[in-house]
Amino acid sequence: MFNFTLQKTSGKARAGIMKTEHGEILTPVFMPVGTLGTVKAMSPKELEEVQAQIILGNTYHLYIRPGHTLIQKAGGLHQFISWNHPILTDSGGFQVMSLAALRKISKEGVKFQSHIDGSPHIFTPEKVIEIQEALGADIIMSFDECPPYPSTRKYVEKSLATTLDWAERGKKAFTNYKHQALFGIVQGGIYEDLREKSALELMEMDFDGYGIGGLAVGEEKEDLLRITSFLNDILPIDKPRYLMGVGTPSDLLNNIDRGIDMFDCVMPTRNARKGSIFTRYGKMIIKAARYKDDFSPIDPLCGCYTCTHFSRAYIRHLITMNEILGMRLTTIHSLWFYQELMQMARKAIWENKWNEFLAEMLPTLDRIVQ
Ligand code: PRF
Ligand code: ZN
Repeated sequence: MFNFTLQKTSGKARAGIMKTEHGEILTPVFMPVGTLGTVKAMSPKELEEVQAQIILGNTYHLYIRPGHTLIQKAGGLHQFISWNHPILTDSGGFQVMSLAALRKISKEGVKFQSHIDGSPHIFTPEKVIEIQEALGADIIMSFDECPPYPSTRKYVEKSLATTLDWAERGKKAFTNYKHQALFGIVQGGIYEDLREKSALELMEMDFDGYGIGGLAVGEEKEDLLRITSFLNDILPIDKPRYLMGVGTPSDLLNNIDRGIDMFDCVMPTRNARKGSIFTRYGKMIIKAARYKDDFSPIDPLCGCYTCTHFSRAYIRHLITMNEILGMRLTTIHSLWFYQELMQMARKAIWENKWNEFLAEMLPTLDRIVQ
């Protein structure tokens, strides 16, 4: 069922189309994060309105609560959350390490205690595939270990051996390939030779796509870009590449420029709820005093529901008062902006104007709007 077609390139940037059982996805794509089966503050209808093509769920969280068997009983994750478009679930490899208590990694898997009630659990690569098959997302991820940063080369080497073994075991355990796609996850820290080994061994196993994990975990931005540049020349051109947990608008463009097709990040949603809003002019801190009587929209050129109906002054008031509507309106704008940025990127690639587009967009994105 799943397939990816690379349609156009411009420089190293790629535009393609991914086909899943719940519809097509144009790449490059940004996936809003819906950890617990909800993109915080957004209804599925609003997600459609901001033109989200695919959302992300987290195996670890959904397994802990409400449980994958309950979601399966409900008819699967799409049905349970009433989102009839593509979903990707992350494997929990990252979340179990950052959230769970008393986790213990062995070759077999990860033993941990729930961050909610302390109950003991074990994630093995096979178990994580079983959970993701029960959830029923269109794209599922291999179980991996994301080494903390910094880690010694020796640690990363050992961790990578485990991750590669887990990828192979997960691939063997995967039975629902008629309905779901399975991606491998490249690890190897900031070491090019380990990244190469990781990519080549995963490619040997022939996954439907390749996640790039273990980046944006505290390393320098140059290291991240060096690794994505490096992998661009190794990963197969006819499979999607997904840079996990990245990033700001400029991070997205800089990595599209290095051949990345897919992204996810909590930044547009989490930051929006705190009043930090992404725009084409840079980041707008809506609580700033100067917006107190500013009756213009967040972005006069933006077509989102927020910008076509509400002023900065009103949104500032709502966010300052901790009102739910404030968080909903800022989230709507920031997700719209991320989706529009990806749409502009795809258009620039289709028209073979990627370098001009990049040069035009990059100078403002990292500013703070004054
Ligand atoms: N592995 C998995 N999910 C992830 C990561 C990873 O390394 C990251 C790292 N940026 C984000 N999400 N499975
Ligand atoms: Zn807007």
